[in-house]
Amino acid sequence: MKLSFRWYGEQDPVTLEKIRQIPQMHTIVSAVYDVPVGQVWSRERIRKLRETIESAGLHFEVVESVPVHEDIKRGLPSRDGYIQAYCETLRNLAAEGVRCVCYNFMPVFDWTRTQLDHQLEDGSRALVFYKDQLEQMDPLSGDLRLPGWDESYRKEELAELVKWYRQMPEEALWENLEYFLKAVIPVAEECGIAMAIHPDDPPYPIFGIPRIITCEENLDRFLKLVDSPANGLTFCTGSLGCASFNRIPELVEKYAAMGRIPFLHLRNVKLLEDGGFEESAHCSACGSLDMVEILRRLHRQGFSGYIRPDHGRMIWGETGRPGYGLYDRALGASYITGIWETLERLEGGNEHAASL
Ligand code: DNO
Repeated sequence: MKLSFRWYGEQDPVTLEKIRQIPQMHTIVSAVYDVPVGQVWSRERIRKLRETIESAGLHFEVVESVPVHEDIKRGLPSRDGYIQAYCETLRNLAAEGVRCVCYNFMPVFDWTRTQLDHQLEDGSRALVFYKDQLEQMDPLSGDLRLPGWDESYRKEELAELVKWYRQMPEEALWENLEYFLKAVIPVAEECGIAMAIHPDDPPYPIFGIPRIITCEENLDRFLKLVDSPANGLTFCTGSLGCASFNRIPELVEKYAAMGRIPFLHLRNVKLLEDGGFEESAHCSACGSLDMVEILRRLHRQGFSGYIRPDHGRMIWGETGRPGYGLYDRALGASYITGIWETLERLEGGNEHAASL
């Protein structure tokens, strides 16, 4: 596996120099953030990003995300132009050495939490999803904002979009996803990029809007839409794992064995009885997921893709982008490295597995 870390570009308070000091850190996961959704990322812009990352002694091989324009998800006639632009961006990324592109197909809202700074018992602050708080959130107000969501909509536009998607049957979203994949995956294959869809987070419909990348049956269906190694998953343990119907160790092993996990987000969540959840520190004892078992199964399958520690809590007084501070994610990275090194020793280096 190749250990990676998300970096939000020059605006990120977590600098590349700090990331470089995390033991065994290899790859930066980043994106071009100042091009509006749907427009082509130029070769020059990508090259500049690559050079900045490389001059800090790191590699730039994974993009998270190239966002999919809403017109593609909605299946509007304008989608063809946006798909063409998407393919152009992929070609430019490949030409600059990018090997994996993460994206999602969630209508309007990306990952959703009800509070970003919930204080846990130990004084750290975490992202949480509480059902009672969810009921108080009004997506039609146009005022909801979370980091990671597209901020470019005006209030009225956002409310309109929500209303529109509430009428959309799930099957229509599937058709639009298939249309997108049939155009994009051949280009990804041709230029050597693995596309990696991120699961819906949380993995069930919220606000009355359809969500489809949610569970084993749907992941199977997704992978069959275009049956190619270039059509893969960003297997996010925390997103899929916040629904108790997803058995994470089994799923991770199944899709790794199929060679369909180019990229993995590793984090833990503590499931609550009413279906809500709290994000926890990475280690197994802190949440509901068995991290050693997840990594053991990946190792057994000779996993050689990219892994990044996902959301961390805010600890030691750090402030910054919720979920994306330095300290807790760095602890997560070291935890992953420790487990992987142990697996290599005890279970023997798997001949397929690239070492760290
Ligand atoms: C949240 C992230 C997501 C992810 C997108 C991929 O922290 O994992 O925002 O980047 O869903 O497109």
